[in-house]
Amino acid sequence: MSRSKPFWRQRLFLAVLVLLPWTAAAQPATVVVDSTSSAIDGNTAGIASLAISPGYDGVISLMEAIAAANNTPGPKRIVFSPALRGKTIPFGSNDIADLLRFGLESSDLTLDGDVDGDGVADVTLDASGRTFATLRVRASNITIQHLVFREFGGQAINFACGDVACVPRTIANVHITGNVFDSQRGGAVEIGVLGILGSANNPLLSDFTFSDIVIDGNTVRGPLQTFADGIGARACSDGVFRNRFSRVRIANNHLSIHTAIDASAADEALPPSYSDRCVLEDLVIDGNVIEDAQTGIYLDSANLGNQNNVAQRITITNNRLLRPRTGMRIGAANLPDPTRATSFNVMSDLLVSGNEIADAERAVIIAAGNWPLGDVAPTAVDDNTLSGVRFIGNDIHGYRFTGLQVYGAVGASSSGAHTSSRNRLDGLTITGNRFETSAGGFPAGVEIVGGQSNGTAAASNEILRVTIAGNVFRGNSPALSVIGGRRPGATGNRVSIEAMSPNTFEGNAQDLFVAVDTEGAVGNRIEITSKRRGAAH
Ligand SMILES: [Ca+2]
Ligand SMILES: [Ca+2]
Repeated sequence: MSRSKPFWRQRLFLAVLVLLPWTAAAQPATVVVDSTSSAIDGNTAGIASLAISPGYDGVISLMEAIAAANNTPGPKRIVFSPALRGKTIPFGSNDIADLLRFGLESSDLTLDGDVDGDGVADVTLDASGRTFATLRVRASNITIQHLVFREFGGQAINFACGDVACVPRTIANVHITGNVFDSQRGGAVEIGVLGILGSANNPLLSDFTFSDIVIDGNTVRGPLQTFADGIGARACSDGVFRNRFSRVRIANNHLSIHTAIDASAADEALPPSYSDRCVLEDLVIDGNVIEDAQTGIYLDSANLGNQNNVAQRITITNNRLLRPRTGMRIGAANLPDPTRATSFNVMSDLLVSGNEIADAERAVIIAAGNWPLGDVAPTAVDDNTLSGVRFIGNDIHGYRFTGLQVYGAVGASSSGAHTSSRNRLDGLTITGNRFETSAGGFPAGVEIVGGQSNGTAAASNEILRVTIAGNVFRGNSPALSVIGGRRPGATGNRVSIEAMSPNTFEGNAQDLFVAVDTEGAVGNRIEITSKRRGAAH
């Protein structure tokens, strides 16, 4: 078939005619902040009206821009005048009545602090001395980029509700990129339904869906000795339930803060209300650099009495963790609650690959049930499942105590009825890693413990279908330790290994330590079904 050129010209002309109004409508309304003032004296009914009526001061403050953007439907941008390059804008208030002003409530907004287009933040928001400053996001298609957030308390950006209506119920497509968060008063970004309305058993904060959240290329500097989260992603906390977070990407950030990355399906509780049936899925933690944290990456399905929560399809790849106290702490469930068992939580399909962890005390801890240091109260962490764990190609070196510790579960040291029982880790592949240290004492490269009692029972926990092959162990004592049960109260635990070679052992004081029952434990089991399975051909 052939058609004449005039016909095509006509079609093109018609297409342009049709596209022009659409293109014009898609151009974002842009408001330019040109003052470090916080005054609101202009007409904030919308971005267009603010441009016409900026108020008696003749300038547009950030607070005016936010208010106008919240009243402007459709695509919009808040940018800053080049005159504000290197300038600081005081942000926040000590009056709780102002809290709702610090929110992004209308979708399709870009907030951009790069005035010269070089991809580097130029404008600082400073919350020093102000109690209420957290920037809340309650909208979709939001980009916050190239801003410096200084001395924010709590979190600088928080995806929390700010009113009882708590709408919308779905938030999608959020990008937090290229910002600097620098505060000794708190953390950086919290994706989670919590905050000022994080109250017990609150259906208003439940049944949310968050998806397609990207936190990329930010710098976070915070307190190292007092608790603060750098980047948090928690589907539920404090008694809200049934929230679902999907496709969360935390990548290429540079963090130096107490707990750098903290992710959970359900975290924290407000007894007698708990967070149940929450989901965190398709979480990617990739290419981040974490320095000097107490905990580099903290990831669990649930803690503190929360039940039936799921974390699935989790990828932790290509991160560098330098000098953390604990590099990664990963588990299906931990931290017993005073009144309710932490049970029936699931974590599945976890890949930890290509990470470097240097000079930790404990580089990585993975547990199905409770993990050590989870001492809170005398109830139970029972019946949780961790499955499909692949720990591949990580470079772990310089640790003082342990490279990789894997637990079925650990009984807490508190007295009473607390148990850590019937937790199961099913499917664990440890291949192609380096575990190398020159620490004194007895640093273990890999330690696998079915159940460990620190005072209360750890019973009938299982670690099944384990492959340990193609790893290099140097300088350990021992390099590879497999323990059925440890200490009195650890009983009926089981470790089943399908393949345990070939591995390379060089210069370890002891290569292999295997103990079915150790330090007073009784009645545990270890099965090693095939030492050669999985060997290279
Ligand atoms: Ca003004
Ligand atoms: Ca810039």
